[in-house]
Amino acid sequence: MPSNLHAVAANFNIHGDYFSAEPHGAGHINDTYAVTFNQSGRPVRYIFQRVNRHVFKNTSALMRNISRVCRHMRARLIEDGLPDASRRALTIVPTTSGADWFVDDTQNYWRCFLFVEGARAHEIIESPSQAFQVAATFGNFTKLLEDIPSGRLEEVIPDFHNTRKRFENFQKSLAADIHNRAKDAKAEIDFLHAHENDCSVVVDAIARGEIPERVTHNDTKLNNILIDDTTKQGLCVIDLDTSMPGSALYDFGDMVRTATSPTLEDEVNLSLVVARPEYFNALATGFLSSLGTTLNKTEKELLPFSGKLITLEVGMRFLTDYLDGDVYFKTSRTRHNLDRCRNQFALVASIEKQFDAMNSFVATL
Ligand code: ADP
Ligand code: GN1
Ligand code: MG
Repeated sequence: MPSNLHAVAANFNIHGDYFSAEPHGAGHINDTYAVTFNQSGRPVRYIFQRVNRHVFKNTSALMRNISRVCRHMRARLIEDGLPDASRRALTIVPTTSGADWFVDDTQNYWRCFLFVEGARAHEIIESPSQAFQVAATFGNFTKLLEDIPSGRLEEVIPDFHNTRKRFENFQKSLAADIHNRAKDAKAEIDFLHAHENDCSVVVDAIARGEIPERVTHNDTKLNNILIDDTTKQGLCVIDLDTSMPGSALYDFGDMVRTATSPTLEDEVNLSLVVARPEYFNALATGFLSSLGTTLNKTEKELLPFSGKLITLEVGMRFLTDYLDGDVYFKTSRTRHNLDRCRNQFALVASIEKQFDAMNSFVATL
């Protein structure tokens, strides 16, 4: 727990007395804490986050995007007559001087959100109906943000899903091999080389104008959405750091990556890692329930491919980080990134086995 959390919290416009704090969630990037305040006898929780400076260099742009997304989501939800807007869209708690974030004396950036109660982020998907909810809710995120005012969102991390560039970065890390780790990952390196051509498919289709730019989330892993504990419905899209211009395929692909396998992404028993068809079908049905009339023919046709692509891309990023010495993703054991990479490539292989069936199913929708 950071020793200055209590002092940091004093800079936010929160009533009552600081009571307690604990680490919260299982994200790979930021440091997240649930902080409880005593508000005249009632405990009220807030989410505090220390933003990862290494990953996010332009925090102002990031927070400007998040603020615009939160405000627009809230306005649209209220317009649509939905109750509980503060549980369905993140709410930024401003600092005492009215800013969206606070810089501490070690130059760390902090922000605070209302804690969404009565809902949870899940690490492993529980049922096809939950998969439907996840995909419908992430799809609705793009739908609601179609008319966000004040122009394009800022590109917080350029080329975030440019799989071709990710491949080139992998090649550079492999050539440098600064920790002499490539020898541990021969099979994974070969697997990636055999899939090199896949890396250009979506990038090229975007360049040809076949896939339109949309406001997308770009990190739609299962634990970046809160599911209502009572209604079991998809409630609130969180982790808005990478909300920016992108392709709907990135969002669908990351859901296939994180919501079709019965395992965590670092499961080492690879025989358990499979993309289950009933979960894929539920994701596709859910996504198209929100975006069916929005997506064009190419986007729809590439939905199954996007699952394979984003799983390959994230596996490649884990491998690259392993070669680089674990500098990007949080790790909790040696070879953690290599284990994650192996898991993701096993999932790619499982998707490939079922690719025809996935394409046939999407064609029926
Ligand atoms: P990271 O970028 O590190 O993944 P997230 O923004 O996803 O950070 O937050 C980490 C975890 O904290 C989430 O998976 C979720 O469990 C929890 N969380 C984040 N924001 C909220 C919120 N406003 N209310 C409740 N839980 C939250
Ligand atoms: C990171 O922040 P988190 O844990 O939701 C990463 C994603 C990866 C994911 C892999 C900003 O997501 O791109 O797909 O880990 N986020 C960033 O689990 O790089
Ligand atoms: Mg997250």
